[in-house]
Amino acid sequence: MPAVLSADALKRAVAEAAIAYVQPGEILGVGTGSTANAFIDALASVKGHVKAAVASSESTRERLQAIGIEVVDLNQVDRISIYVDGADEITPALAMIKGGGGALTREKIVAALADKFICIADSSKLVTTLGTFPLPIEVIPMARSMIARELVKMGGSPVYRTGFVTDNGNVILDTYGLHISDPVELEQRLNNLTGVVTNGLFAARPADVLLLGTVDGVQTHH
Ligand code: ABF
Repeated sequence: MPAVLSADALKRAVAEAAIAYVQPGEILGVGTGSTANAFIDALASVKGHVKAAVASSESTRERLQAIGIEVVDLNQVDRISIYVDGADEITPALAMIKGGGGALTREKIVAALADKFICIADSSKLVTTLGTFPLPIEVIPMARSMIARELVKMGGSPVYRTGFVTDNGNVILDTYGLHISDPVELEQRLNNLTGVVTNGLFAARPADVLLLGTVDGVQTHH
């Protein structure tokens, strides 16, 4: 009978598996969330090989600096070897919903500059179709109600994430009920709404590798 592993143990397992993708002397991107935090913990053992890192949030910046890794501004680099981050949901085609932690804009920017996106996740994150997890959409504050009305027309039920301001000074609409049969198309359609800064669909640029923590070990999906 397979051992019962806690979600934390699965996160640690995928975080440690991601260390194999760290290339010595390269700049890497590091995401946000509890799984990304497990990766930062694992990075401590190889920090001498890491040239520098780009962080997708202020909290990740602080954690990286606390273990002695230099954090550089994205404007100082023209390429990142790998970007390691978690997800809220991911499909077998490696399209994701991200942004539950509110860092989606910076995550998408750092991911765009990375040669390879390594998603680390426990098995609860793997889904056939995206959308059970509400889709986070970061919007310019003055456009919040206007965009919420547009989302309702699209069949969604947006919920204003009260008491939360993103690292970029914007607000988030967590949108339930969207039917995400074509994530690439929906990602583009949402990007076209004036006032939307970023939506949490990472489908046009999906992950390149998924390291999935299961009770039977870490599975690698390409
Ligand atoms: C980041 O952290 C986000 O895009 C996502 O919302 C969240 C996942 O957090 P956790 O690893 O704690 O489940 O990856």
